[in-house]
Amino acid sequence: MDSSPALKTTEPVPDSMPEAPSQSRYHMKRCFAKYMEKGRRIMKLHHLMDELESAIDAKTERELILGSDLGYILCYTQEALVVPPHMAFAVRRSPGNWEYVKVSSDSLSVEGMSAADYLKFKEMIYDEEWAKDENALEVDFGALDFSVPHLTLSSSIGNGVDFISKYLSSKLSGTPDSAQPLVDFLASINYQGENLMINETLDTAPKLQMALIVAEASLASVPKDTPFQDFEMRFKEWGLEKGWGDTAEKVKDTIRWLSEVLQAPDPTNMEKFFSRLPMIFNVVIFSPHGYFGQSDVLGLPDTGGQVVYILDQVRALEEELLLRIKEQGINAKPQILVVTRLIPDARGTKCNQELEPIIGTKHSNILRVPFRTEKGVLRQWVSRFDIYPYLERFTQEATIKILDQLEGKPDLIIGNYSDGNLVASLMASKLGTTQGTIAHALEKTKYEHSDVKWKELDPKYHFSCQFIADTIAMNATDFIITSTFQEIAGSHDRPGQYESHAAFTLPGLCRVVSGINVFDPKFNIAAPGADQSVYFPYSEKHKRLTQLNPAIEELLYSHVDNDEHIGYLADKKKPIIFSMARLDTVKNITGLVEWYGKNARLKSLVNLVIVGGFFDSSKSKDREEMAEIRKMHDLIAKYQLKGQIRWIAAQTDRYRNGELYRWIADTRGAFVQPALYEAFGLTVIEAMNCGLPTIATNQGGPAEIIVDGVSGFHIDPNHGEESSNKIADFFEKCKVDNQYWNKISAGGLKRINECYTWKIYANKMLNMGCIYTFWRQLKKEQKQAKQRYIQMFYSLQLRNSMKTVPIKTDEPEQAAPKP
Ligand code: UDP
Ligand code: LCN
Repeated sequence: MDSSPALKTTEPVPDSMPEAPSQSRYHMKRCFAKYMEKGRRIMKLHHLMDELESAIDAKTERELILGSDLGYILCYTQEALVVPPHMAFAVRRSPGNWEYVKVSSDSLSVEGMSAADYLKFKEMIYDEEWAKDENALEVDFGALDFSVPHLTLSSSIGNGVDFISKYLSSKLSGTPDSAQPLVDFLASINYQGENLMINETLDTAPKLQMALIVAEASLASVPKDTPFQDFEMRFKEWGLEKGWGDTAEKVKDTIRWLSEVLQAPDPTNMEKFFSRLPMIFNVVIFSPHGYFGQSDVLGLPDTGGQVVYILDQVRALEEELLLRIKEQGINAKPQILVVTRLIPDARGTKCNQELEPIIGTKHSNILRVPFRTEKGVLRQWVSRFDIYPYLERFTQEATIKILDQLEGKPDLIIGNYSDGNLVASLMASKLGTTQGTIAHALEKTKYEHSDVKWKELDPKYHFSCQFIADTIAMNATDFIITSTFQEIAGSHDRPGQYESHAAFTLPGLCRVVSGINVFDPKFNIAAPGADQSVYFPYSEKHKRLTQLNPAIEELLYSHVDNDEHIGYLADKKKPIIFSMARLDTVKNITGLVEWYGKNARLKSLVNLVIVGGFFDSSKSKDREEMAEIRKMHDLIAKYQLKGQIRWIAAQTDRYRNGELYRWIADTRGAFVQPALYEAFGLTVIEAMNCGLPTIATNQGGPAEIIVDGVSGFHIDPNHGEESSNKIADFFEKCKVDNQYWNKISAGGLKRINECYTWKIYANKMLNMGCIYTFWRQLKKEQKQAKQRYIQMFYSLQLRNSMKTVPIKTDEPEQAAPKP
């Protein structure tokens, strides 16, 4: 049954329904009666379709219904609410576009509803009293966005910088006065109090234009390599300061781009000009939770890709900053500070050290600030879900240390994950600094109905804090960086992580009728890369770390069980399928082991190697990890996998991991990422960078990273048999066609080099920093109004929720389990 026919109309759903009741009325009524049967509840599309099928036997009749206008509603429904005698439907025709309708099961009449009414309807299922409370707290961030322009095309979501450049072009054109905000903005640019670009004499667009004409003419016959210092004095007399470029050639480019913008603004010159502006020198990056360190931390609870991402990001950003500052002709030292939590009980890591230089950088450091309670410094690790009560004090103390370390304010503050984004919002609002946020993974979509069920989940997850903190940060920030489109607005049939915050409700706490709009131009996609000095292709033989060969040979093929590995591979000639992840349920490593165990064809073709967790569940502090460890042991026993599986404990040495991916490639194997949901998936791009064919989940980021059948393959984690057969098909095809493996390997590498490198990322991020600093200046009044609203929401709501999270008391330190 095709469940997604094209809509007949582009009108809003309720307006297009007048004739609906007349079509297939009898069958439709039967179908609605079936939906009503079990009383109040939430239904998903597949439930609607299953029950439609059981209510109406004949296929032709079902098709008739689905072809009717009411049928269209069913087909585009993300969620339906049954509150007899009505049903409410949340209809999503395309990414980001939602409509809500209410249908009477008796008369089949269709009525449009607001998001607020839809949420009230939903609350009726969980908390009727709250739903009926006329004065229940409603939060409406959209009400403050009236003067912000929004994108309209789903396909443009995530291209905020492009949109803003275009918008600015139209706003700055017209009369000379239209460009005045740009002139004022340029006049405010300085480094440590010293004017850059222009000084106060060029205070209008015509004066600036004239100075540019004179300056450009003066450079006409100057050799292109002439240093700026040679004509600096003349420039100063015309009102032009340092920052235009280090050589005559660079200066001429910058002048030309601005002259074009002042003459007739266009987005291309606007973007080029902004990318040249000397505005960012000091950057603060918050990542409070987890163990944030440079070695021996991966595999510890809550400590995964985010740490890898940030360290690589810092190296790429510093490199790009140094290059830009040099090309701007300025003598400045950029500083990047990663600010995290200092953990006295550091389990052998450096997380108890206050300041640690970041390896591979010249001026970047990790600054660690402890969590403090009334009893003093908290010594132990705290789960990311329980972290909220410490954050406000942490922000205050971190701010003092940061200002001290940087000897001034940062130019850009970046948050990571819910805790870091909240801290970044608090500090950016206090200092008036431009802010960016990165979620890595928003928790809300990972747990079904986690908003309405918050009371049930709160003791374990404290979503009453997390979802509010996320919504506050999304609204407070100037720009949001995501790794993929799907993170913002999902796909054709699945809403995005941010999109799920558009309207949601926490019955008893607040009803967020407008949380975030995915058409907001603050969203930008900038995908991370993998460090290419660590993850390089298996075929680059001269670069291979051959000194690691004995260690890797032992790791993969020895026949002993010890603390680092268990199981063995009896047939060394078989290719290996490899997976590496933290042993979280969502990573579904046990799912992969089970698929492998059940699929005789796959077992006959390949061996299985898993890296993750450790073997003694009693040593884990993480509930999910303990369960996964036990499950791994059970599956290995159940499917008698000894001889075909090697389970290696979590690995912390990325150089050795890089070589491990390449060793797997040498066996003509593949990397398999079977997650039930993966926000982005750094292991996927690490494997692809090594030229290892990659077969990864179609749920989340990997669906976008890999083009199925070209640069790897997608598998559906919800259909294990189909997935394991797809993996087996790949290896069978490789046996028949000895070029097939090479083709997929090369396809993966091509995709990486075109779209997933840190160089591309760093460039995009610094451009965002510049353009959104101007944007926030332009929208100052509106920004301030929103800030006041956010502050009120924070003080009255989030602070109360934070008080419900128990404060930890230090336990005596235990022997650290081996990561
Ligand atoms: N990783 C590791 N050792 C392990 C498991 C993972 O070094 O035992 C690294 C892996 O190479 C990758 C990161 O941790 O760089 C995991 O990032 P990913 O985005 O795949 O998942 P996350 O853990 O962030 O959910
Ligand atoms: C968190 C995740 O869950 C992963 O999917 C990402 O790759 C990682 O952060 C880095 O952004």
